[in-house]
Amino acid sequence: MSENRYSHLSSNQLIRRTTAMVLAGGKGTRLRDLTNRVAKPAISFGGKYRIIDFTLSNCVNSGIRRIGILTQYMAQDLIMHLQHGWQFFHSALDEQISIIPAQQRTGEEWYRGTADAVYQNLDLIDSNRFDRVLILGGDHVYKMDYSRMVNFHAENDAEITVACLRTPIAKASSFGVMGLAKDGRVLSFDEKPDHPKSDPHDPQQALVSMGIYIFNTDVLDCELRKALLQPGYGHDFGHNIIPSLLSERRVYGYVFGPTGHPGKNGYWRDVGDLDAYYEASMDLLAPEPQLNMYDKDWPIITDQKQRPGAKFVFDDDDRRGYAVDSILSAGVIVSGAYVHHSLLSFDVRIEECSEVHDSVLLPGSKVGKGCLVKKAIIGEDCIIPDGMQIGVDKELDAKRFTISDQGVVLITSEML
Ligand code: ADQ
Ligand code: ADP
Repeated sequence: MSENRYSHLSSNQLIRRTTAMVLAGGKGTRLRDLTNRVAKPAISFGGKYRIIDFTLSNCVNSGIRRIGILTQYMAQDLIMHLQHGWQFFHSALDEQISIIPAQQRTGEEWYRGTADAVYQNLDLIDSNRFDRVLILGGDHVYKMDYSRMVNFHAENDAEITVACLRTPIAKASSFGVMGLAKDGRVLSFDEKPDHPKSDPHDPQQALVSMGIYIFNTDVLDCELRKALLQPGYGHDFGHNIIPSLLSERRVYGYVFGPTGHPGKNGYWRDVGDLDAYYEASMDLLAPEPQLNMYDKDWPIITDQKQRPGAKFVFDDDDRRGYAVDSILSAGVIVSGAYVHHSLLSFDVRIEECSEVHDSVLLPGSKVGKGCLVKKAIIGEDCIIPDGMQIGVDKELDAKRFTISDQGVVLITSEML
């Protein structure tokens, strides 16, 4: 490690002088009908969590104690979740989680993009207390120790650090694609390019931005004011701010990977469309999932519902009343039905003589009697009527429900 102005600070001091801002206001249109009523970060995930719980748990587990959550689109459900599940910080310890809705603090405009959301709240960042700001998306599923990224940022005396990881080149055009020099400096950044550049070490892979940035507070303040006060300037970190600063500022790329395995990816998923959401849900059902939710050293925190344990009622005639290779949350009842390789959120009911395979059932949904459900996402509080078959006749499903590119059937209560 080279000597610099941060060398005398411990890892703990570095993280304590870091504040986080979580971007939680985007529309998330690629999740189709799932985001009709709730913002993407508030969508239920993994049976008992909401997507934003992963980012917030990472903050808490990494030692960050001052977090601002920037909300805008369809925020009510998200705000309720944050109020119920995330108000355990202690003001006596100077800890704080604040919900910061768009509120026209700098003029007539609502948040016009990610950079604008931060810009409109620059005056809330206490620059005497916080040397740097960690900017996070609210819609990713992963475990990441941000203190390691903060250490990397300080060791390199970076002004801006962007977290990145390798991804198959075929998927790279949905992300910011980066090129790094040997010393970690970011040489290029193309937001969602049609023809992504491959990683020099592997032509099948590209290095993509995770949408996670650390800025020194003074640099953030100066650059956002400069950029956003310019008429006609864009309002996004990925499209506008990051690419424009590569030659002017010390911008580094931090590659996210498991400890002791440089070059190997950590688990991180942008669950931005139905297929990615479905795949990440199915990933949890693996016998040894890459994302370990049972890790007591890195708990994923949420608003716990007070519900009884999952219950199975066995039907002697039908020999059914069980679930295999599945996750079932509190309050679930499987009554004389068979559940296979599926994820049942809290309060889900499956009635007699029904079968559920390879599906994700969101909170409060119910499958009536004698149904067959395959490869489906059943929305919150959605009630599947007795005898309905889903995921069997593709043409019929396409007429009444939403079908993803990979053939996952999405059903919400409005469609029935
Ligand atoms: P995207 O995820 O496509 O790409 P964007 O849609 O701007 O970027 O959303 C980023 C985050 O900001 C999301 O959590 C979203 O909810 C939030 N957000 C969007 N608009 C907002 C607004 N007006 N107010 C508040 N919050 C808002 C970004 C980067 C890519 C990178 C991917 C990784 O631009 O370079 O590869 O993230 O997923
Ligand atoms: P595991 O893979 O068993 O979760 P690790 O020791 O690899 O354990 O990582 C510990 C925690 O830090 C995990 O939650 C992991 O997701 C996260 N993590 C792994 N690699 C990095 C990294 N390069 N930077 C930050 N956090 C990381």
